[in-house]
Amino acid sequence: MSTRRTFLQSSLLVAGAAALPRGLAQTGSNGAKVVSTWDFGVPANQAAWAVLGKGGSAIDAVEAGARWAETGQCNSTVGRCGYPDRDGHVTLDASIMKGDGSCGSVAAIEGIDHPISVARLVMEKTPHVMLVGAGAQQFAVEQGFTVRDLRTPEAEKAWKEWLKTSKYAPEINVERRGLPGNKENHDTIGMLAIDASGKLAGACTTSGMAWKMRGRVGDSPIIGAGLYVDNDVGGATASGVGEEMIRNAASFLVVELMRQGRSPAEACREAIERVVAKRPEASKTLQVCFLALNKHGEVGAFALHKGFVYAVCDAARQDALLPSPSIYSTEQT
Ligand code: SD4
Repeated sequence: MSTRRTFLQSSLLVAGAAALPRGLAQTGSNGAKVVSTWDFGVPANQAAWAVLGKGGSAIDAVEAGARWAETGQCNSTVGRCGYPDRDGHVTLDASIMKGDGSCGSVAAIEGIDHPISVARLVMEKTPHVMLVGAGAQQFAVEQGFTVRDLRTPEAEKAWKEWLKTSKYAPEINVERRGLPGNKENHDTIGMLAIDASGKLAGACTTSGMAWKMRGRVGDSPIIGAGLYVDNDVGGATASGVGEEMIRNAASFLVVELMRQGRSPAEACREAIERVVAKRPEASKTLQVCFLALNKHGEVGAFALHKGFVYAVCDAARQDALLPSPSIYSTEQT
């Protein structure tokens, strides 16, 4: 089982880097590149690179990378090991988008290992963009997915522990000291890729905020909030407390700022400043992180609080992990 700590140790963390310089951003021999949120983005990128590096499409790559995050590892905020809502149900959110505007998503889906693949099928096989809850699960079953209980013994234990206080207070990228497994509570994967033909795609998959209300949907499955991609500009994705991303149509905002000429790092920073301006007090106590990739292969990130890291993978290097700059330097650990 992989943990955040393991990835931090096994990957080179480039101190103080805000964005890859243009030269490094373009070293991939075929121009292909994939970037992901958090340290487990390193192996997720490698799963995507298995597709991209062979000349595969960005959309196939991000699906492969997100699928790895959903079942190839175990953390409390993605896929099969996700922590449940306050009533004990593990509910998953996922979205996928191509740079031509095609997109699909599922929200609050239960019992399905790979919500990202269901999201892709929503995009490819239905006239809709988003399916939720029981309808999303029904569609998945019709497409051949198996329903199973996703709640792990560890998640069950953590939930029972949480029930003792039943206090909903999301922490800032924080090791969950005192809870079994000592896990982070922000490990949503947002992934963006550009392929050798210059086409972009993105994917985002999560179990959402632990102990959320039943029926709560975060930003990750909402196109424009947790994910947005446009071949003419670039893509953006988000992690952290999704209500802030939804309030600010944040991933769309980042892409629109890049369209106006901002670099990915500048666009992410400006979007974070918008989050702070809207809710200055709340922003001191919650985490919001943006990651962006433009059509030239330049990468940037910005977070509200220290602690956000992102992974970058191209032909030159498949294991880069970089710390994001942040507005606040405090880290609640
Ligand atoms: C959500 N944005 O459901 C997700 C949670 C997250 O790292 O990113 N956690 O609000």
